[in-house]
Amino acid sequence: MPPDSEPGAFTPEAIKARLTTTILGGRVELHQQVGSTNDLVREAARQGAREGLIVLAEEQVTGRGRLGRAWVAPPGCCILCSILLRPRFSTQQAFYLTVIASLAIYRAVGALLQEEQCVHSIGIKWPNDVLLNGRKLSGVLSEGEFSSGDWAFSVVGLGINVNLDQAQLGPLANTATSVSAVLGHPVDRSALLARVLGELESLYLLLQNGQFGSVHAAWVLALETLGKHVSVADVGSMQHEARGGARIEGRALRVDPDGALVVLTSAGMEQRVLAGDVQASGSGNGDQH
Ligand code: BT5
Repeated sequence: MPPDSEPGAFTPEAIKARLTTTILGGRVELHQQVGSTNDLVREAARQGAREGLIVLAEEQVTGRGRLGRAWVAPPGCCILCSILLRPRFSTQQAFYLTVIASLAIYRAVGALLQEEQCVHSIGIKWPNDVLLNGRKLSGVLSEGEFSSGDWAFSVVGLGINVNLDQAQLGPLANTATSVSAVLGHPVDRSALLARVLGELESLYLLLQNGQFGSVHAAWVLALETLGKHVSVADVGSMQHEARGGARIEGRALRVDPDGALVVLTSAGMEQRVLAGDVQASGSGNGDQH
């Protein structure tokens, strides 16, 4: 095997052979090129596809982030994955789907690095980015469809940078990283994905059983944002558009059960942010990720 090739096949068969799940991965599709894997899963869900459908792509031409932003990944080396879920819990708790996806990636990648005794720091930046050595390793985009105020279904999309050099990240090289860049060698994407899905299913079952408190507690432990001085672009606020982006600065105190980040400002006020982008104060270059 050449030193830089992936140690294992990335195929639906190889993934299924490694899965330990009972719900996720009943059907696994891998496409060479798609617009966005989230769109394929949404279409399949509308046609009645079963919970647990996994759609993967080697390349996305219109990969999406939150708020209309782009997710960019070179072909053939990352995990670009969307999962169909049909939650039973209240739509008010929808944000927990993003939480468990980030936690699953955090746990799976953390375990892999630990097994290889790789010195690293890994954490979740509120709300959903997994950071490895301070750089973005993955992003999560959950999109729900609702009918009469209840779930029709949810699509949870994961983008994980796996086997690519820092240089292949192009303009993102200063803010992003990959598993192989940190480990120093490529990894088996099928094995990593199976691990992520195993963690995700355990966490999802907790949510389906109403155990939001234990998922919240695990999220809090993984959040590297808490305790830090932060500047948050509050994209959920009414003032955001009007003032060209409201910014809240202060110390990140806690996350409330509804997912809001609570920031203690220098004026001594607690401000809640439900959706936004965090920047550690002082880094000051306007990067939002
Ligand atoms: C996210 O959005 O981080 C969610 C990304 C979800 C991607 C998956 S891939 C499978 C599924 N199908 C899709 O179409 N999407 C999902 P957000 O927090 O808005 O972050 C987006 C920002 O991250 C961009 O504006 C860039 O600055 C940065 N970014 C883009 N590609 C990146 C990459 N490969 N690695 C690190 N950062 C990236």
